[in-house]
Amino acid sequence: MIKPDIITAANESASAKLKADYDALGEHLDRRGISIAAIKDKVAGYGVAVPSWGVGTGGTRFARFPGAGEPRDIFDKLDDCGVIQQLTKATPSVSLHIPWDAQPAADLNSKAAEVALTFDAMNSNTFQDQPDQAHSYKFGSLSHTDAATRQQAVDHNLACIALGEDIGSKALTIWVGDGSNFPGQTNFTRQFERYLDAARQVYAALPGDWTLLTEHKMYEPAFYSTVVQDWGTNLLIAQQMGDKAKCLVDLGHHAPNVNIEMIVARLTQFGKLGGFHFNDSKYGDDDLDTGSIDPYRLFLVFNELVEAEADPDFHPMHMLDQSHNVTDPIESLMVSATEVQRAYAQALLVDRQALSGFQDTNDALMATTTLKHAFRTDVEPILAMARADQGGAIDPVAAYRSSGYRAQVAAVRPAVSGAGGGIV
Ligand SMILES: [Mn+2]
Repeated sequence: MIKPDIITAANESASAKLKADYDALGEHLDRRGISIAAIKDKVAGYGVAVPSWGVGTGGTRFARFPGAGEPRDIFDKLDDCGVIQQLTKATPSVSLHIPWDAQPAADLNSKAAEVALTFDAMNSNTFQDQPDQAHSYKFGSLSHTDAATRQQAVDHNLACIALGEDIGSKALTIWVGDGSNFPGQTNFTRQFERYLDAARQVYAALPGDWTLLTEHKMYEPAFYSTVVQDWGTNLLIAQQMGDKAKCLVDLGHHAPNVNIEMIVARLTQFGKLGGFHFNDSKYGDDDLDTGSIDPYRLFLVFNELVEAEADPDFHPMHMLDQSHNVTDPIESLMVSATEVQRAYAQALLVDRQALSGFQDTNDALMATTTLKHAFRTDVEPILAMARADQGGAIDPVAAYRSSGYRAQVAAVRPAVSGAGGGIV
């Protein structure tokens, strides 16, 4: 963790300027009938989970270029996640990936308490073979033609739930790579039936207060067909399973230019939006930093989420899911968490009454201008003040760089070339 006096020193030099910017924005928002304090409180109460695998350097199918001081295990990863939360106050929980992060629950709990974090959704892994595994997932997992392989995949998901119960998690996220590479290789219907049968066994073992999140993805690793390829299939799964089953939307798992914010609205309307994996994409499942390519789309997604906030039972789970190939993962995750908060704050500024009026009178120009007005507002002083109020850093990246944390951990964590972050 970073010494508190380093954060205090970094904030001291920036606090006068922040106060001036915050007061100016407060006056501006006041003229729009918006209380800056109310927006700041909502931002301060917002959290997005960090994926444990995100703090390791990612890679592509061509190569992985390790960074200095990469985490060796889940305990190092939790240290790094603790720093992200310490500086941003926007990432109070971590999402584990099993078996990568499998350790005794007592050890996970004590480390999480030490770095002031909790555990978000559990993620199962049936897209890779593990060294001691009886049956291969080369031709699929939950939808495999072989019953013993399907059972192995079911049992793994049950083990994820069991560990999750012991560490305070309340959700299991399932993403499978099952699909086919050639026309004719699989029977679409029978393969999906096998998937549903296996998923039902997992759903049956779900504790009463848990959510089952299924994640769709258009392609990769299968390149001709994928079993859970789109939100329609995902919705069918959630409907087939029951009330505790909901859909997870990963922003990178759609065809280019797909209207993701409308998918969000559709799933929300029928109570089946379960959660998000935030990232950004230019071409495919690029897993680029959230808000780095298309911040307006991120804002439009949050516009739908804020619209849905009126329902007190609406609590989708929010998580980052990125691969950091050329940056320090801690810096990328801090900036990305801030970008998610920024989109949330901007969406809170939308004049919903005016928007609704323009929609009802078919004033397309003023309706879209209403959204743009909120999006164009620079909410950085709100985000920074929310961090500072909670003891976080006004400028998280600057505070992190001045702390020397990466050099400190690099001194005790030997460089590794093979292991590390993956793309999920
Ligand atoms: Mn994902």
